[in-house]
Amino acid sequence: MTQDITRRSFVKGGIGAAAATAALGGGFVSFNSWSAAQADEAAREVKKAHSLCNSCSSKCGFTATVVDGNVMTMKGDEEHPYCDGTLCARGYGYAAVAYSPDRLTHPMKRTDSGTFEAISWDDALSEISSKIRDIIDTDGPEALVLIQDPRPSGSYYTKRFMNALGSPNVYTHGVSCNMSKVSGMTQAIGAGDFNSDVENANMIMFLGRSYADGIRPASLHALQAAHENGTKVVIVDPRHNNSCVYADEWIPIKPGTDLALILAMANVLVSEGLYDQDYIANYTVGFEDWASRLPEYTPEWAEEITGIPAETITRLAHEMWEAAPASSIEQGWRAAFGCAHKNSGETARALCLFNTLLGCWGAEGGAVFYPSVSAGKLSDSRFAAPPAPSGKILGSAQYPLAAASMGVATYALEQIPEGLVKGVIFYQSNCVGGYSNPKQLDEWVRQAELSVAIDIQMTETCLACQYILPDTSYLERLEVPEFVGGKVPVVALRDRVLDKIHPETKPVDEIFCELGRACGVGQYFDFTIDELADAQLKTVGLSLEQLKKDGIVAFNEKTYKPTPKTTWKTPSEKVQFVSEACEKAGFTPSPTWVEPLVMPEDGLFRLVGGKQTIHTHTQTANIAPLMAISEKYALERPWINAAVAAELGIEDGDEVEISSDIFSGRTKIKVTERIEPTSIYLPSHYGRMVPDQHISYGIGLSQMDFVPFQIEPGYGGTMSQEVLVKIKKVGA
Ligand SMILES: Nc1nc2c(c(=O)[nH]1)N[C@H]1C(S)=C(S)[C@@H](COP(=O)(O)OP(=O)(O)OC[C@H]3O[C@@H](n4cnc5c(=O)[nH]c(N)nc54)[C@H](O)[C@@H]3O)O[C@H]1N2
Ligand SMILES: Nc1nc2c(c(=O)[nH]1)N[C@H]1C(S)=C(S)[C@@H](COP(=O)(O)OP(=O)(O)OC[C@H]3O[C@@H](n4cnc5c(=O)[nH]c(N)nc54)[C@H](O)[C@@H]3O)O[C@H]1N2
Ligand code: SF4
Ligand SMILES: [Mo]
Repeated sequence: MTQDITRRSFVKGGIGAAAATAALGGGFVSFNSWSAAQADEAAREVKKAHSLCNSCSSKCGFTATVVDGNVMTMKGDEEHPYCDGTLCARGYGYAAVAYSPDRLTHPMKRTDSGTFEAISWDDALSEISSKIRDIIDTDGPEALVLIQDPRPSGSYYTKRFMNALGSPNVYTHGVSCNMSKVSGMTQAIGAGDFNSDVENANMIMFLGRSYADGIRPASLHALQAAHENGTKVVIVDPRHNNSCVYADEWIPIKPGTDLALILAMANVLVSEGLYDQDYIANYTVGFEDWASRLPEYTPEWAEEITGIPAETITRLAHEMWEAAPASSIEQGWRAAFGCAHKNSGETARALCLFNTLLGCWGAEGGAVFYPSVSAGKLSDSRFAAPPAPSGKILGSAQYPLAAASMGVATYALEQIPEGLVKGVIFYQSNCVGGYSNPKQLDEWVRQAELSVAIDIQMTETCLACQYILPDTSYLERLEVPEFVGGKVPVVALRDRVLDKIHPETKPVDEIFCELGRACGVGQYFDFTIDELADAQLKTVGLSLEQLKKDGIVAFNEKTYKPTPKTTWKTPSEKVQFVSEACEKAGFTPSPTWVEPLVMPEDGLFRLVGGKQTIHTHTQTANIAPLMAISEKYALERPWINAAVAAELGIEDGDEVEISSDIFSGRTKIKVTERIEPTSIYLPSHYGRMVPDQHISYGIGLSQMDFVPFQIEPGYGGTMSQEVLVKIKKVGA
């Protein structure tokens, strides 16, 4: 299929662009309004309010200054463990979303002709709830599915709503993010996350994860500090990513082969007896099994697969050992093994076991676990949780290693044509646009008896649904307090910064409370968000009033102190070199080589994704100040290796056609030495094809269009990089 770029608005007159522009008379605060406000000091109404950025999962805390109802400045919280005093560029730029002329402003319903018409909240709630009740009556609550991007209120209310109806089927975006990483690590160490103590390390190795591109400000600050402290930083990535500014070495690798690198480095250390023997004897199980499987994974074997010279692999293994215990392989997040390849889960498992050889768990400069605090049990019976649904989340039998807290959302959607799933609700999720092949997901969602998207702008997911409910933007609502783990754990608040901009939008808490009442489970929603937030804060000795004033409160008494980690939440309470669950799911008891699904050869390339500092997933391409930067620097262009381009007669800036078996699209290309020869890199944030997104429409290509619908065996990830593409110059 070739991209169809005929533009057709799906929103019938009045709603969206025109209405929003009229209501705001402009947009994000302009220099003119700012200087007018300065000039007329006495007339200004100035307030400060605390919030959490909503541009990515980090949800950094900040304080906003609001002048005459416009956000004037935003200052990142010093105490927030992820932001360390500054927001990133997209965090600032994303605030413009509140004022976007493309905001959804009314509930909408798809008509028979495929366009959307405004309907009243009463009609929307009564039609949606009656369909929900019909589905429950005929097929049971398990036929209902909800997919969400975990945010403070979103996580609380979506789970409460679905559980009140009796359905366990609440999914996150994990399948297209870090599901395989979290699930693989859980098999080895009983936890889905750890933190490399980057600043204090002697040596740190990154497999793909790029702090300077997939930004979280505090992580980037730590990398900068490490660089200045003399930490040896090694970046293994098919691309010379932007973190390489702080690195001692860039090791280009063929994507999908990190597991081979880890196995070979482990083999070097184990065969030479270079590992923490005491730690392994006391706090691990199954080491002998792994040790007996490693000898075949020689550095020479790994060189063939990864493209990294054997002597480099041997040297890196030795250097990691010499730097131990103040060394580790960083945990990664998405592109390399979060959900990308057929071996992603096993790569994450092997990574934890390699770190175990180093004896670095809990060591200063090693791999550590920071403390966290959470709200206690609420005594007021109004907040009592609905009974836990009896069944397990749909997909857990088919993908037994997948973290149940995330769930295999794509498997659930695959069940729509099978009749197992009848109704689907999306909250703050562009699942159709970003989780897997969009054409396939769109087709399935359209077959559901009920489909609802709760969003703030028109998206690929909204277009596939029957009903669209407009949320307020994050700047216009109070949410459930957010507890964040870190060296010093904190609780932070997303408070109301702006008054509601569009009268017919509703905040997430109200939407789910009203849906709950309409569905006959109103007894679980008999409180306001202010009451809930206050009750949660009281359990840790705080109050909503205090948090509104302070914005963020640190639990200093819980400050992290380096402590060797000797107990683990695994079945054996030790680090597990062998896992019974993995064996049952068809893997070897300890991790061994798993071939990626596809490997590039004969003029074919693996298509890899990767974040850009100024964009988030699919949600920022329509933000004017952010897309202006992309356009200025032509950031939407894919990358190809310079030597390969020369062979193919492709020059920088040429128009090229990139094709996989299922999709073909055209764009201009960037020719560079910053990528290894078997990969084409496609920046992750472009190729939006929603006509009512007036800024992002039709710019660049979307990675997911090229990738067939597929699921990683056992672990449930989308295998988002298991796709080969051809490339040719247009007209050649
Ligand atoms: N700017 C920005 N920052 C973000 C986000 C965002 O959307 N934009 N989203 C946040 C979220 S939700 C996530 S999950 C994280 C993601 O954070 P990361 O995992 O750091 O993000 P990616 O950019 O997906 O991947 C990082 C690098 O992996 C490389 N890579 C691709 N395939 C492979 C491989 O097989 N092996 C190796 N070794 N490297 C490979 C890519 O070239 C890329 O440079 O970012 C978070 N921060
Ligand atoms: N093409 C592409 N696909 C990707 C990625 C990518 O970078 N590019 N990244 C992958 C990764 S790492 C992840 S974590 C997932 C993320 O997948 P998602 O969690 O679906 O994230 P987004 O694609 O950013 O879509 C978020 C949606 O939330 C909406 N939204 C924003 N603010 C609000 C709000 O206040 N209320 C409501 N109700 N909605 C709101 C946005 O308009 C958007 O439609 O995507 C994965 N898939
Ligand atoms: S990392 Fe940037 S975009 Fe993400 S929450 Fe923090 S400031 Fe916002
Ligand atoms: Mo993610």
